[in-house]
Amino acid sequence: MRLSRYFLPVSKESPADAQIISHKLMLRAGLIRQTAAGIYTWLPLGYRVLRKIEQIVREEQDRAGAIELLMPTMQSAELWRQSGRYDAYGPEMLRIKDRHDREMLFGPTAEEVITSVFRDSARSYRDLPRTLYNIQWKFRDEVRPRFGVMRGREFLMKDAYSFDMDETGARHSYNRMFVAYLNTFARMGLRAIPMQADTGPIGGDLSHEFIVLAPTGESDVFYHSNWEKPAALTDVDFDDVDGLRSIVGGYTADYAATDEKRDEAREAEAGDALRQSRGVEVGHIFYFGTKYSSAMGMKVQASDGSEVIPHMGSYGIGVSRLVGAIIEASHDDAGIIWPESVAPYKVGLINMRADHEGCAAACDDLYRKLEAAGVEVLYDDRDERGGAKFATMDVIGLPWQIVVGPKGLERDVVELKNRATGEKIELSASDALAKMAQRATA
Ligand code: 5CA
Repeated sequence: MRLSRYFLPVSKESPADAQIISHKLMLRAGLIRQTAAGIYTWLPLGYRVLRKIEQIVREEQDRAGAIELLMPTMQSAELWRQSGRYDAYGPEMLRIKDRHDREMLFGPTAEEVITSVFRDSARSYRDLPRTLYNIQWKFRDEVRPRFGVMRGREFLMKDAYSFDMDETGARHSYNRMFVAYLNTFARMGLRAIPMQADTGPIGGDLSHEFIVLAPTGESDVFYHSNWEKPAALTDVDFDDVDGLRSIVGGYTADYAATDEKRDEAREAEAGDALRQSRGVEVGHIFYFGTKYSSAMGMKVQASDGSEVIPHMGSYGIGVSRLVGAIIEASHDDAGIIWPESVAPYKVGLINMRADHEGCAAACDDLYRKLEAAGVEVLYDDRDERGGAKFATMDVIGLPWQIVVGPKGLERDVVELKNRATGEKIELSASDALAKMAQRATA
């Protein structure tokens, strides 16, 4: 993409209404614009990041055996009356009437929809277990939407729902998602600690929140200092019940709990190793037994002919919130530093002198070759000062920058800068191309 033809409204000033760094940087780097309280337009650069994150989430859900579908944003009040949550949910639910005066709502979550869909077609044990998920916009009329996409009113969520014949099966489904979450967040370069958590309006008694530590986070959390960044587990057999149980056991052995689930005995045991921090909840998983399936009249036939009420769990990831969480975890004074896995473009190509024929020709040539090699490149071909171009590239945080100037060209070199380390090397344009092409396919 040529910057001269793109839509990238960056600004130098720090917006006055943004309190935390990720919100400031998302506005400055031209990723989002607010259109109403807690409701955002995703500008082209921000939308690319959102889609990258969504894709990682999708791949890890698929790997864990979950099946993607798409449920509507608008739901009928009737469904929520079946589960008994319509009146209980409170003012966070956006209630709407259609032209026939029928009560509708913008879905804050989708337990009712998925339970009714699955209930109406699952007949026997052969149809189970299944885990179904979608990545869809949700609406919660938060009292205090704030911190940009961190606590929005409209936000993108991955929500998955599992159906099993019994509790043992349901716990395995829970463990599958637990491990999928470890992998998902690790691929985004995040340390997300699974912590024992409260279940709130979703219900149930087994629940973990996945928390990214950040001083600006909204949750108070307590954990053992042993906690390190989980590595992505590349070779997991998601059907291995004992194997998954022991992975989850390993990751829950050290104490980690949110404010509502503090355990005095375990905190005393941790002693000096106990840490307190704030954190951002990027995912939340629940096992709630037959809460929805029994309320909504779901039954399937077991292999012995008896009728069984399926056990369920639900599993959320804040896809749009993750954009903010990643920036909280990865930035410096100059701007965002995207992990390569979610970066909107891999490399920024900077022409230092757009009015210089040799520079323009060398840049155009390198740009074409990068694109042909499948490297996502944002090419700053504008007629601007070099300093302004550097500042733009730094704030938008692409992992690599290639700088082409007249002096370097005389010696047949360009400069390659690593945004995260600041390290700069000189090399030929073709070596820079080869290096980027190699990273694009890695
Ligand atoms: N039905 C369950 C699991 S699918 C559920 O709704 N869980 S939840 O309430 O915990 O939401 C799932 C995730 O959505 C949260 O972990 C959080 O990352 C994200 N989320 C929740 N509320 C907001 C919000 N107002 N703005 C941005 N993200 C949010």
